[in-house]
Amino acid sequence: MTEVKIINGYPFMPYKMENISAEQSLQTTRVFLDNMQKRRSIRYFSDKPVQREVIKNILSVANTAPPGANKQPWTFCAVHNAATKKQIREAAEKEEYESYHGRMPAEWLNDLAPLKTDWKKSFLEMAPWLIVIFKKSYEKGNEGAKRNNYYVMESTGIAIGFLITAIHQAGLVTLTHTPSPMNFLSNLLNRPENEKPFLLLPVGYPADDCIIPVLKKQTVEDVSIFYL
Ligand code: IYR
Repeated sequence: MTEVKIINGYPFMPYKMENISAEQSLQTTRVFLDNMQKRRSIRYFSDKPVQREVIKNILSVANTAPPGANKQPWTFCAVHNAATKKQIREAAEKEEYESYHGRMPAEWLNDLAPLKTDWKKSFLEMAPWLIVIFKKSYEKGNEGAKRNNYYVMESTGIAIGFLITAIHQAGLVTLTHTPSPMNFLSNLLNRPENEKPFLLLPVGYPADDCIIPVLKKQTVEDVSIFYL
């Protein structure tokens, strides 16, 4: 039985974690690191289906993320419907065409050259699922009263980190896609005024002929400082 105590009018309960030895921790981090180092952003998807419950489970993982003041300032739209995916692709490609043909400065296009990106976004129709993440800067209470959310960008970003990790752990692939501007997603998915599109993740399996760029990453030594 969970033993709940009331402190200043609010319920609290003891927190117990399963005991893991230092040796087990080391081993677990090694295995997890090895697995996560295999994650890559994928732009070529197969149309192989993914069960709805798998998507629900990975969204449930994202929903465990720690938000400011426990407010969960996010909405996850999981799009499977082919007609809706087509509408999203067409609207995204329209914006992306403009971006690649004048809106993005030369330096940006140059930085993207090694990734071989362009305005065409066939993955938006090919992937069996599109997860569109909306951030909520406020909640609408009774009679339209606004209830503030806190650290909305940070909280939603953390939830998406969990989501990307869960996708990879499920043996699936994704891409952090930000069609720009992306207000069209609010209209197509019929989202209320307090939700703004934040990121779009196509989710599925890689195409048989999928390729990825060979990229150099900074090492953990490059990006970390230990103060011992
Ligand atoms: N939104 C564009 C451009 C783009 C921008 C960055 I920063 C990337 O890392 C990749 C692409 C697109 O999706 O193509």
